[in-house]
Amino acid sequence: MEKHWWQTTTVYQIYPRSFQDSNGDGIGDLPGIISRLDYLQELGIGTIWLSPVYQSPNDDNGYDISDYENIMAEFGTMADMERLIAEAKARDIRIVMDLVVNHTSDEHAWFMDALANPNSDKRDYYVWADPVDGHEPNELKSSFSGSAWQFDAASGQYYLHLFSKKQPDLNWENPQLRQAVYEMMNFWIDKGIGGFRMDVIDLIGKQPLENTTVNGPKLHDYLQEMNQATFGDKDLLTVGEAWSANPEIAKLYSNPTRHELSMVFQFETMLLDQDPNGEKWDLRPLSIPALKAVFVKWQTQLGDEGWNSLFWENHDLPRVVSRFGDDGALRVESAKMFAIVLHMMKGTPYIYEGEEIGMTNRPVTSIDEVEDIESRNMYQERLAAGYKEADILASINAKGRDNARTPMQWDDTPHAGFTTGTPWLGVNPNYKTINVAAALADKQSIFWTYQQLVAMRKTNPIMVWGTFENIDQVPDQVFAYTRTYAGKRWLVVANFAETATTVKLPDFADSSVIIQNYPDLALNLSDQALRPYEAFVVEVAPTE
Ligand code: TEU
Ligand code: CA
Repeated sequence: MEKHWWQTTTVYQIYPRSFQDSNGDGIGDLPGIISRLDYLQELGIGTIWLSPVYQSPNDDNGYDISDYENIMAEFGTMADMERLIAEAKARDIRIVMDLVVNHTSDEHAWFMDALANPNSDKRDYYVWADPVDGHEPNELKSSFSGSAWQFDAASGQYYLHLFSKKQPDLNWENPQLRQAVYEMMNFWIDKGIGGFRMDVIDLIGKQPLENTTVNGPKLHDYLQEMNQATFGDKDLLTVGEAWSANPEIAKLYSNPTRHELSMVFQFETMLLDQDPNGEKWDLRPLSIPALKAVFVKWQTQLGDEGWNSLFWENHDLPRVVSRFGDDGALRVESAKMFAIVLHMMKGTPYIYEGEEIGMTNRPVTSIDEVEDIESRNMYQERLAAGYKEADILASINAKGRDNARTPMQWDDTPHAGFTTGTPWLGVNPNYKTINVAAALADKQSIFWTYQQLVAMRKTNPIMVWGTFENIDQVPDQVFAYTRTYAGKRWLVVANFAETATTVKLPDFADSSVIIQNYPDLALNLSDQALRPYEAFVVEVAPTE
């Protein structure tokens, strides 16, 4: 397989609204991010994925863009953006932009024009349909509750919005629209960015009147056309958000011979704690064997026909220590275990802001504390459907996106050092103990485990290229696998449960410890005791 920088880099995702405020308005911004680049250089990451910073009325916090070539006023100016790219470059950090082209804001000039003059060439940049028997064209639902069709009285037609009403979907069947998108992408490429994270990219081939949203027939034709017209020959990192991807589909996107993307974000692990016949709000306990099975599948089925992305968290997902681990007494141990297991697998690892210090979910007691449109719309929809408010709030506390969006916790000063003003979203009250300053001062903190993993990836090709092999003969709560490369073999062992257990690995002679999450590890692989959430990596003799 051809080697690229984006296979060895570690990516750090920033949610600008919540990272660092620099002017006291309670909202994170670009100068705030620049002021924290030294911290990210200390962590060692080589790439920043920047969630959207473009002009937006913020109906969905920037994922509703009204001008792709302008910076959101709250976040700063284009000069600030260019300074961020330059300052990051000076620290060997590339900036990956968020590309949101499945839809625009309804305040984008294209849509405003499409609404005002139905004969405009911008009308066909969007998806319109006539009423059927005076109603929506079909039953397609929005991810943010309700129908995916909104009636436009002026023209007597419906327009499609798979997300909020203020996020009308673009019509990728229109070649003029596609060219406009490619020109915009080249505008940013010319500014020296490192690539694109592509929002809900599996939707751009949609055929809504055939009730097809994901994996439409022309999806990959469009991506190959996009590749040729923009980043194809520029060695950039491109990662597509594809909730519908399985390993075979992931190969269509990331097989180098197909000239589409570098990799996709797949979410099969993120669907394991929800009722398979329900929505993410319909909770079910995580099965560790099921989680292991998904990892083993992705680690073994892509081969040389694709490349994995590795992540536990992002701006749409709850915090991993609260979700799958223990955000109380064993927060440090479980957070370190998640980091070790993930960064030792094959693929490009992503760290979401705050994950590196073990930030937790922030439960609410009232819908008034909730900012996110997805949670607020679901609350209204389920209340109207007769659900008990307590159950709805329990779902939001478990799965709501605000859990990931509470301000970054820098220190124990007011508002955790995020702002000198009033934060747009409440800071998690545990910031007094969970914050960057405390983590940097404590050599045993979660931060230094991430720093060590990121550093090791730069000097140990086995972490990047090593073959993955699962070890079956272990208790359900234990995940154990090896990575093998150039005569070297590393064994990774992790206990995913809050209970102690024992694992017998007689085939492995004890060897040198690479990393561990308990300070005092007593190695005895033939009959290894594992404390709650215990994890370690050891170098073992290569197979005969
Ligand atoms: O997310 C796609 C998506 O389906 C999630 O929004 C959804 O919340 C899912 O239930 C995750 O739990 C992308 C962006 O990441 C998200 O922030 C945007 O809201 C969405 O697209 C629309 O742009
Ligand atoms: Ca600000």
